[in-house]
Amino acid sequence: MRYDWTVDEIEALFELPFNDLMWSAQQAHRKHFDANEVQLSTLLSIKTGGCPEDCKYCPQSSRYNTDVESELLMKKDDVMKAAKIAKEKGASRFCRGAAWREPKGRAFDLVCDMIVEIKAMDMEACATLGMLNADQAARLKAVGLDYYNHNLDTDPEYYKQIISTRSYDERLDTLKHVRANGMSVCCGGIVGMGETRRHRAGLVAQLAHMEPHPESVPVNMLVKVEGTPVADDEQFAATLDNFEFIRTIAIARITMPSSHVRLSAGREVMSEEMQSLCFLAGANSIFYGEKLLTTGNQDAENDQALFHKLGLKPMQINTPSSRRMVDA
Ligand code: SAM
Ligand code: DTB
Ligand code: SF4
Repeated sequence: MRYDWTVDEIEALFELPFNDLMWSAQQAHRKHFDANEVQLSTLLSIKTGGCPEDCKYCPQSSRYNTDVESELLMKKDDVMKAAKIAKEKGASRFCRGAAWREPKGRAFDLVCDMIVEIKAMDMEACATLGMLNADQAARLKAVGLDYYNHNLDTDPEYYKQIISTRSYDERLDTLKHVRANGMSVCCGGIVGMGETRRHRAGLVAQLAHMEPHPESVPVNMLVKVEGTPVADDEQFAATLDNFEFIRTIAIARITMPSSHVRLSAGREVMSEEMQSLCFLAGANSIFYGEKLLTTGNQDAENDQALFHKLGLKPMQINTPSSRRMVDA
């Protein structure tokens, strides 16, 4: 396994003829996974809106005028109902998101209580609650959290144009605490925010330098939400070509071959053919269910129909392919 990919090397992968890139990605995929299995994670926003951070893509920041209203933390019973529905529909992992800079006080206790109950349902538990310190990471591990999602979002250089209220290093610190406490890392980013190809290569390099690689790598296509700067300002306006998105997936697969690469936000508006090319490029995980956090996603029925057409199967938990393959 390599952890020393340079940005130049990754940029060179972006330059490959499309068919050659896809072939390399498929070889990497088949070496580590059953290429016809896709892991299904269902998201639930348990604390929506009113976030003090200034992430310029995010409809939940209180700094931007979007349709998202600030809500209180959801009640445990309602969260458990949603987890039960997700399991019945076939999701193997339930991920709760909170629009926080970091978890605090009683709200964090309540989130920990929820994790204990989700684990009792025999599902993998994931959470994305913002920055964590070492004690918080230890506590999440102790209550049984399997995965923690915290994204690097973009290249370290471009990052300054997107977020000012927390640094790249603070993100890396949170990821260190997650790893040090024995949880699996879910870490990826967003493409389509007006960044260059070099920046996309830089983001993949940052992810691929983590040793071990994140177990799960969400590749989000920006969802342009009216009122957010990346949707509204000319400076971020360039729309990403679909092939560039597929290339990014393929390159995540090649550089982090034993990770689950997730075709994440942006799927709602992708055609079946576009999604199929992402699966061919090595994506083997999706967000499953009609909503992401505040924006829409494909309906479960559409996904089931597409899986049927393509002969894809949902990945089950506690099988060799659902766990990280031993580093080769
Ligand atoms: N507040 C926590 C944090 O920022 O870590 C957790 C929730 S936050 C919404 C999780 C991730 O969602 C962000 O890091 C970002 O990658 C993704 N995200 C948010 N808004 C998005 C958008 N409009 N399009 C694509 N991805 C988005
Ligand atoms: C991730 O990488 N993408 C998800 C999850 N991790 C938490 C969130 C996508 C959010 C898209 C915008 C929204 O629905 O608010
Ligand atoms: Fe807040 Fe997370 Fe949105 Fe940033 S991405 S504004 S931290 S909810």
